[in-house]
Amino acid sequence: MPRALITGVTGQDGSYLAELLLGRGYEVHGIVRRSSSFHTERIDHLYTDPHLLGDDGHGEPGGLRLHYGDMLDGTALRRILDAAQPDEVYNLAAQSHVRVSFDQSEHTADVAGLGALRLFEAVRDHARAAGRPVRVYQAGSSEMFGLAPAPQNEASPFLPRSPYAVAKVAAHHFGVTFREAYGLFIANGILFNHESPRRGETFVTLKITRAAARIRLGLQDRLYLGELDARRDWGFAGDYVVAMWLMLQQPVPGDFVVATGESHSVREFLEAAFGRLELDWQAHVVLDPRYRRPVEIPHLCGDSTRARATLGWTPRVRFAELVAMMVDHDLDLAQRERAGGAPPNVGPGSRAPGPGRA
Ligand code: G4F
Repeated sequence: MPRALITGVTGQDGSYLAELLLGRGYEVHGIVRRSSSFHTERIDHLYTDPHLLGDDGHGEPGGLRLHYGDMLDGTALRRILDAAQPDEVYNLAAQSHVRVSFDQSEHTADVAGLGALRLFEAVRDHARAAGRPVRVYQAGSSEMFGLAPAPQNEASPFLPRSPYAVAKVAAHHFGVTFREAYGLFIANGILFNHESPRRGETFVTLKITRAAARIRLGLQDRLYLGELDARRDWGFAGDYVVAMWLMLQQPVPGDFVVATGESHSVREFLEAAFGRLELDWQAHVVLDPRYRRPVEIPHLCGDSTRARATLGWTPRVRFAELVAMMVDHDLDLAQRERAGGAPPNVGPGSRAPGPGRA
């Protein structure tokens, strides 16, 4: 039975990837940061209580197993590698909010940049001690391209414009360096924006779909946003984790752009989401400079020719279907909220401007 270790397993991508790997017969190990409140709602449906696994808490191989750890703690990463003995490691953990990275630049660089280095060093030592290869997926980002003209592919220059993007560029180069210096199998995915109903609530797509649904049902009236003219290449996260897995099944490691090749502005996303609910977004959206970044990336649109040709990967969900999936999900949530069920955690931006600046 193959074993995989996922950093960032509680996030959107981690949950879809864990589902994919469990479905393919993997034993999946995930790293969870210690917190006084639970934040495992995206993977709760996949997790088996260790008390049900047998006397030693391990029982039969398989299933999803969680370990406390942190990308800031190299010692813990090494212990987790020893415990999990993974064949494949997927590094998805990061402080991934671009706007927040301007407020928490050192923390973002530590987690997303140095964190990757800590993991690569730990894998290097673990693979040598265990005497077997370990394949690593490093989650890069289209943010690394920054001001490089669209469409961006693997040959485009990295011109990052945020502390987050700079950290991701460093992690990318650490990966390439460790690949060349030590012969480690490290594949760099350069993923363009990928969304789903499981998206974090402070990213613009879910912020819009959640607000549109609540406005439709009279639960709120305004939505505060920043830059509306920025264009992004939005795909479906469930499709993108397939590309991650395929990268680790190749005979040699490489770097791959993963994208739909179609870009839309935030304004177009608003039109599509509010339009699905027969709402006029202009009657509800208020521009708020708090949600702008100090510098913006005007246009990201990916050319994923290499991934399509080498991995045989193709995105299945296109823009209109993605928007519909997210709006319909959030309408269902809002209906339950109005009926008196547990309200969704409405994020900053659905309320009047407060300290939240995401
Ligand atoms: O949804 P966003 O915050 O995503 P962004 O910055 O493109 O980054 C996401 O995708 C990257 C892949 O390319 C990942 F690496 C990264 O971790 C993250 O997942 O913002 C999208 C656009 C931006 O141009 C932003 O300025 O929407 C604009 N925007 C306008 N108003 C807003 C808002 N973004 C957010 N988060 N909140 C707003 O109120």
